[in-house]
Amino acid sequence: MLTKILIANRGEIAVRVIRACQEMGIATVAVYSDLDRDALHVRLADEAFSLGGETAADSYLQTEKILDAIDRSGADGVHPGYGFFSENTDFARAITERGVTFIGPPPEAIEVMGDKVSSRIAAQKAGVAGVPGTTEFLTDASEVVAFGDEFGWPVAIKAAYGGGGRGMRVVRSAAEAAEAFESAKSEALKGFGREECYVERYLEWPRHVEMQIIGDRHGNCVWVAERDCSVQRRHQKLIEESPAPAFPPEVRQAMGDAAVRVAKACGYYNAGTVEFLYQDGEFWFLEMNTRLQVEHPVTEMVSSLDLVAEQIRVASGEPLSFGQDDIELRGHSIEVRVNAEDPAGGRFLPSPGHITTLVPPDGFGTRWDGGYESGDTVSQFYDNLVGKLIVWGHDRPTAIARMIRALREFRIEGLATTIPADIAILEHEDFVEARHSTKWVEDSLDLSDVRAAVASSGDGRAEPRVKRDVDVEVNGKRYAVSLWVPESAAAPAAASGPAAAARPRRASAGAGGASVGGSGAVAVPMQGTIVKVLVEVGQAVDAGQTICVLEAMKMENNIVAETSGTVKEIKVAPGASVGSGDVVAIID
Ligand code: MV4
Repeated sequence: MLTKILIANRGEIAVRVIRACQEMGIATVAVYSDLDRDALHVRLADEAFSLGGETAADSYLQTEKILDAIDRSGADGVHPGYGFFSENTDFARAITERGVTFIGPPPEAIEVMGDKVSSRIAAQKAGVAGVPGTTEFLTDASEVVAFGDEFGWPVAIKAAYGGGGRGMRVVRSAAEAAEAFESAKSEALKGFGREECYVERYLEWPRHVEMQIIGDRHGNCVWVAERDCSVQRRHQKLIEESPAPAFPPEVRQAMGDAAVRVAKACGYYNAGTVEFLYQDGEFWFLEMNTRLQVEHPVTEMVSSLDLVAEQIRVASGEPLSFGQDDIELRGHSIEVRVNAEDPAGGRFLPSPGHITTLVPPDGFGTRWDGGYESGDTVSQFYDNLVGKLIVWGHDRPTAIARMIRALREFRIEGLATTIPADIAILEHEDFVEARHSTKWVEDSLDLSDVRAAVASSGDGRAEPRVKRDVDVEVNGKRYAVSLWVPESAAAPAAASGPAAAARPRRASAGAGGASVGGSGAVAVPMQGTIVKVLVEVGQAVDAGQTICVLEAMKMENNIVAETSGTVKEIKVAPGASVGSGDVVAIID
């Protein structure tokens, strides 16, 4: 068994792998960029090595620096996570040559599955069909027309060496063929440096259903379960689930068998995923992903397998400890990707930044695979996935209800996340009834009413509260009531000695926004009378310093500066009456 694993990745997937290693008694080594010096994956690992740099290209993609960290740490295995080096055969070979185990498939399998043409041929050889189409490259638009006339319209022209939908053109009639062929070729050339295209039947409303497989180095390979990843936007998955809804057991069995045949045909071992398009009870091979995927937890929840632990065992040379018939699937699991993106109006604008508060939901069947905690920063330089919320329920309606409950419970403050869009999707009857497809989010779903739920709450900790007894009159009847109010709202100005100075600065914000959101305008939070002005124009002040004293509700309140700077203007004098929100001073 491997004894020390270097994780050549960051964020939630590095955390995920570290946790599995810890449970298996394997030492962990993190690597980090300058921006990730204090990141969660670094905090959790036993050892960590600096890569320097800020962008991914300057840090996590620096082969020599990672090889150096492997040498210095004495790691005997490397887990690449997803992205970065996970499907890089030069990297896999370089570490293997050093006698270090690459926790992933053989490089030859990565190569075969690396382009659409050779993967389609490999699947075909294994007896697994892709969408009906040509296997030859197109030379003339007339071939597109001949194909459409024979197999029916619409057809799809696809870039042979493309991916992610780039270079794909939908052709609805013979008249559109010539222009579509030219534009597909030019996009393919620009995007991938190769212009070869082929044609296939275009499916109008398919679902993306993928099958998890895992194999060992002794020729054993099993399928675990399928995932439905149809809820996507611009090829970014938003929500994944297992089992696929409205998916007959005989189709699951046939898809599982097909996935294992494809894997065996390319000599595969370790965890992998075979992607299919599924429509009207039929499925067709799309491509194979030769890595652990973001959405692997839903498979873990329904199968009870720890896929990362299994990856490490088979990479260590152990045979799979279970056969196909030992896999038992139970219940329903859904994953939501929580990204630092503002989904307002369906736009999904990147929203990196400082996370002031992160309190994930908890409770029965609720799992959070996160890469950050309160106080961490999501950098613009990396993937903005904050983490993944995964739920399990005994059936799909239970899982949907549990996910909606958990998302509502989630407290993330300081940046915008995709959570409001996820709730809108989970509540939509097309999703509930499984009438969606890969085109649903972009073509049918209306997210124009979605608002970002971004709250900022200072440092996120609740301010201490104090008891105040007051007399109130309700409809002329007198009551003595007790209020538990934030310390700052209750604080009399008289307490301006050492105790007041020791109070954290957020006391000003707690007073209902004593100054306007970190700007230089100092405003009062409530109606009252200015009794004292403590600064002069031109004076330098620090954030938190008292500017004036407001008497309100028989108490004196310190009105403090939110930012440091120079007093530019004072708008009030002692004795002045002010209303809630009035600006009393400007700090520059
Ligand atoms: C298709 C298709 C419909 N018919 N091929 C887009 C990316 C590439 N990996 C495959 N893609 C598609 N190929 C035929 N013949 C619809 C898609 C497609 C899609 C596929 C999987 C997941 C999301 C998708 C979103 C839009 C279109």
